[in-house]
Amino acid sequence: MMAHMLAVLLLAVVAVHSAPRCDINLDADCNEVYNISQASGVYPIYPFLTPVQVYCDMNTDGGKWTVIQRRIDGSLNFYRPWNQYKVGFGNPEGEYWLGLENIHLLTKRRKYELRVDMEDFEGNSVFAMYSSFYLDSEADGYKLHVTGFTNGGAGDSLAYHSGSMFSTFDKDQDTWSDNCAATYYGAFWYGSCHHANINGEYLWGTTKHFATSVNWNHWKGYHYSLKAVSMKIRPVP
Ligand SMILES: [Ca+2]
Repeated sequence: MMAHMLAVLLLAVVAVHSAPRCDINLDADCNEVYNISQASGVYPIYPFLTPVQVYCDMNTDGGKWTVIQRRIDGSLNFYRPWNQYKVGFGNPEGEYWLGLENIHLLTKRRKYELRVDMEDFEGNSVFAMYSSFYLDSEADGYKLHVTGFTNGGAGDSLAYHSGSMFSTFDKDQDTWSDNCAATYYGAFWYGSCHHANINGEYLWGTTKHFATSVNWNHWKGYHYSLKAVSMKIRPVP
């Protein structure tokens, strides 16, 4: 009996001492998931200690992309308050936002590139690439830093937003006297106000509404709501 208890105790001690080793196997992002699986799909990643489900794009331009924002069919409402943009919302199988805190935690640890893929309703696909992408902390408004543009046909609608803090309708951190998020039905790194509004209202192509929908101005202008758009990041060596 005594020997049995001792064995249980020893096992418990061994288990406790082994636990930290598991951390080595936790995938920080889809770049690390790729070492285990090369199939696009939903996987848990660890921006910090808590697992978060994300869509990994393992096909586009070599794969290994962690998708941080995704619109594909307008099924999800993106007009949401600050606390939801902070922690994330939606379903990684479909439309979702990874969350400003998760994006900040990922991009403060390693150097990332950003790719924005988009589609219109006429069957065209384009993208914009940026060689450097990171967000400051919440205390600094999750300020966007994006540089090193490469044109994949979309044009550069993010340069204008670099250096801006993130704003939602209930947290105005833009540089306009009015509220960009409330006026243009979105949530973004608004200045005064935007060249891109990809968290705006999903309106199925050409629309009379000015600048309120899923816009990427340098490609389709302020009167066109994109069919699909996704922001994805990948560490650079
Ligand atoms: Ca304002």
